[in-house]
Amino acid sequence: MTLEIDLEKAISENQLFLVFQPIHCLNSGNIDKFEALLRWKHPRLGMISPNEFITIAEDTGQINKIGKWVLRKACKETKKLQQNGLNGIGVAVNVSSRQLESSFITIVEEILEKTGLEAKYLELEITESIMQNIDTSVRMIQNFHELGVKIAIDDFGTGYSSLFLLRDLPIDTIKIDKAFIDEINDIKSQSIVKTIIDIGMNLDLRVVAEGIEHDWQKEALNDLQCDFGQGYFFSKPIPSDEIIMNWNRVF
Ligand code: G
Ligand code: G
Ligand code: MN
Ligand code: NA
Repeated sequence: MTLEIDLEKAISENQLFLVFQPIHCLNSGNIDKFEALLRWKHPRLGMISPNEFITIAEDTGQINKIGKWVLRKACKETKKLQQNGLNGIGVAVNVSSRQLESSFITIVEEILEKTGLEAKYLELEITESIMQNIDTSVRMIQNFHELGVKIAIDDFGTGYSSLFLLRDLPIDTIKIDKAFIDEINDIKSQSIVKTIIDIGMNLDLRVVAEGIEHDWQKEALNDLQCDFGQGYFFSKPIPSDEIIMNWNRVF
């Protein structure tokens, strides 16, 4: 597979970069944190979606090296954002299941120390499917909490046994999948979203709505008292340089 071979060089040849999408507090409008999203500019093929190459990297094991690079870069750039006026801003980083197999916690600890980002500003986004082994997941999350790092369930609602996960895992954040937000005007989707938000409130979890593209979606979520949201309505994912430029221009 040629992409696999090309991916091998992607880090050393500076073809990978991160973009950041703001996660807003829906009530105040303030940015709470950014989600870091990986991009690959292939020298011949142009931009390749992580949907495509993350899967390859997971199969080949390259994800460990790439994931480490993503984490280091995300923490470093977030620290820089904080130093450029975005005080108290946090970052959410997507993590693949394979990364969790090895000594991931040690890697996270090391990177936080080296980049100087305080642990409380880091959240790791993990999908439901990863957490099927409850005992292992509980222990892992406890370890991250001891470090001060937060854990979010990504794409919530698309996996199975979602409610078991909520009952058994000490997570911090639920991210409601875009599929539900797309259809928030539909009566069924709306009651599902409302229920997730209510559960989040009762369990003292933060709830983030993903993929908000329109004003009416934001309004609907506000009415349901959803805490946080992200999506093209607020901003596409953009390079951190651009965030700093915009920030200094607006304020
Ligand atoms: O940003 P975009 O829509 O292209 O992302 C597509 C998918 O790739 C999403 O599921 C997203 O979670 C995933 N993704 C983006 N960046 C990373 C990353 O750094 N690590 C992992 N594991 N997944 C990522
Ligand atoms: O799986 P995960 O939730 O990490 O993936 C987030 C993906 O959603 C990223 O690929 C990001 O680029 C994309 N995204 C973020 N906001 C929007 C949006 O408003 N609309 C669409 N279509 N995609 C979005
Ligand atoms: Mn995510
Ligand atoms: Na998601």
